[in-house]
Parts: sequence; C-alpha cells; structure tokens
Amino acid sequence: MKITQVKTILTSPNQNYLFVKIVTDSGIYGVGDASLNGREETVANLIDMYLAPQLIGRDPEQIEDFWQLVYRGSYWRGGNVMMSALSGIDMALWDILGKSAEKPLYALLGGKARDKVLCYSHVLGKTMEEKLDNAAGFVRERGLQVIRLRAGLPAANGTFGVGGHQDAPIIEPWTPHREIQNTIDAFIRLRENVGPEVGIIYDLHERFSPDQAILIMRELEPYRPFFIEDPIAPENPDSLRYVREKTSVPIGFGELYKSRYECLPALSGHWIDYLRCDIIRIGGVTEARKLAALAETFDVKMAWHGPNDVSPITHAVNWHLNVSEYNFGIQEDGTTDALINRVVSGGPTCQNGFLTMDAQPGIGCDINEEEAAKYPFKRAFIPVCRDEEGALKTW
Ligand code: CS2
Ligand code: MG
Repeated sequence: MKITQVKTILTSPNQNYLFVKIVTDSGIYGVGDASLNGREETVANLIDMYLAPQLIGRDPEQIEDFWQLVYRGSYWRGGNVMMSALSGIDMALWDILGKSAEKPLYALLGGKARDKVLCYSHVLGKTMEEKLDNAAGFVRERGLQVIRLRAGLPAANGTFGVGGHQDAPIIEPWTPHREIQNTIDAFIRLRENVGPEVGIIYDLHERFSPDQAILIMRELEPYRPFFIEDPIAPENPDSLRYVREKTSVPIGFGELYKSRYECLPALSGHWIDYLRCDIIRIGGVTEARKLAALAETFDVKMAWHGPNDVSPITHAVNWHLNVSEYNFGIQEDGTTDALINRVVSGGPTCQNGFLTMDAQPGIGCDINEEEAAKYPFKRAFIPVCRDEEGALKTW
C-alpha cells in the first residue's frame, strides 16, 4: 500500500477545525484532526508545504518512522504548530492501519481493558450565575456523575474566536487577585447545588499564581473537588511542586504540555493525579500510548483533553485510548455545539455519564467534504485577558 494524496480540510461549523485526509492506492483512506484553536491555517500550511510531499509514495504502515522523521528529522523539534500537524497525520495513519486490519483502533492498542468510560461535561449556561443555578437540573437531565466548571467572569460572545472576531483577539477583563473569593464562592455554591455525590472538576485555566492557587485550593479542601485543573501555568515545574506540597486537593494538569519530556517532572514527582494532555498537541496516537504508559509507571491517571475545539475524530481517538488504557481516569466531553456532527460522522457520545461509541475499523469517523465546504474557514483568535491596570493576564 502507498500513500497517493494528502488533503487538508479547513472548516468552520461554529468553530474552526483542520482535518487531514490521507488517501492510499488501495482505496483505503484515513482521517485525522490537526485543529489548533486560533492557528489552524498555519498548521495546514506546514502540512501542505512540507509534510505532505514527504508522505506521498510512502507505506502508510510505517507510522513510528514517519513520526520520528517529522519530529527529529525536522531538526527544529516540537512546538504547537508542528505537533498539531504531526498529530493530525499520525491519527490518519492509525486510521488506515485499523481499516486495513479491519480492527478498531483500540484493538491495535491492546484491546479493551474496561467496559465503560466515565466522562464529565461542562456545566452550560450563558453566565456564571446561570451555570451555578442550573447545575443540579443539568446533572439530573444527563445522568452525570461528574461535571466541570471553569473559573471566569461571564464569557463574552465569541469566546474561542469564532463569530466576528477575525482581526484581533477580543479582550476579557480578569484581575486574578480580585477573583480569588469569587472563585471559591462559585465552587461552594456548585457543591451546595449538586450535593455531595457529584464529582466537581474546577478548571482554573492557568489563571492564578502559585500563592493564589494555594489559597483557593486549601479553602476548597472540605468541599472535595474531583480535581482542580491547571491551577497554575505550566512553564515552571518547580511551581507545581510548590503548589502540590501545600494542598491535598487532587490536581489535573497538562493541556498546554507539548511533549512527554515536559510531562516527566510532574509525573515522576507525583505532583499531579490526572494527566490532561491534548492528543493533538503531543503527537497523536503514537505519542499518546507512550505517554499513558509513562504515566502508569508513576500511578498517574489519564484524563485526555476533550474540549469543543477538538473534533469528534479526536474525541473518538480519546475513547479508543480510554478503553484500552490500564490507568484511565476520566474523559472530558466538552462538546457544546452539535453542528460539527454534520461534517464529521461517528465519534462518541456521553450517555448517562459514560462515553459510548459504535466502534468501526480504524478510528470510526468520516469527513463529509461537501458539508465541510458549506462552512468556510474564517480567521479567528482565542480571547486575551487584561486586568484593570491593562496588563495582560492568562486567558
Ligand atoms: C479548556 C479548553 O477543556 C478545557 O479544559 O481548558 O476549553 C481550552 O480553553 C480550549 O481548548 C482552548 O482552545
Ligand atoms: Mg482546561
């Protein structure tokens, strides 16, 4: 089997996505997700200009070799743009492998290690007030065991960068030291609203400094968070150790990590309980299985990143990883908009708190290219935060 064509597909069904489709001379093709919120076209260009020509004529089953060719062979290693491009291609190659073996991806990864995949959803609502008020109903309706809230002021329209913000990022106000008490209060209200049984994940979205994060987490200890997500920024591993030592709250971390090497200190030091990498940022299936094995070594559970800005293809790959991992913890089902399902078929859904999927050979998803063309890509930006002094803060 030889690769004959590599296509990049940009589309925007209420959110920008970048897909990769790799076609072979056998008629089998594979699909992957290379979406990088706010930089999709840059990733597409890297694939079209530099990676696709190296794929044409290759045996699609040499997945590890191609991974190394892009990662080490480029000499300039890593980074979000390169890793997203590589991940999209890597997923498509595994999809081809599964289809040609007539096996679902999870079977290639060692087979099922569990029957069910616990998942969590984002509490929805237009404002923080609405989310806090509606949480119990939201949990009941969907039969959820675990929910997730993100620290923040009421989100401005167009958050995640689509819908008329194509020239520059919108600015959201956020003054961290002023938001400490609000953040604590919001969690406590949510706990009171949903009762003691429901797991609550609170995403602090790297928005606080270590001292602020410690303050928040210590106050929340009696309210038993399922985990606190990304309490601080990831750049300085020692800061994470510092936070870890000061609180007993479980920590989920890592959607901004771009490599196994970045994860290593947090894993080997046991500074986190759940590793939350995004498979589009760390190198697709090939790297995800190595990373999960590494985390298993250090008793850290997996909780792959699954927001609305990754497509059903990534959600499906996450599910295949989930069912085949020994150290699976929980899966984020951050899907908030159904329009993408017109473009991509297949993929898991959350039913009564568990992620279920009809497994087909490969990843089990397909892209409807005609449908994708109906939603033209528009340049869009992730918002930025500025405090009341005008200084830039982490969004
Ligand atoms: C979030 C993401 O799902 C999460 O945990 O942190 O929604 C994140 O903000 C987006 O992926 C950014 O594009
Ligand atoms: Mg997050």
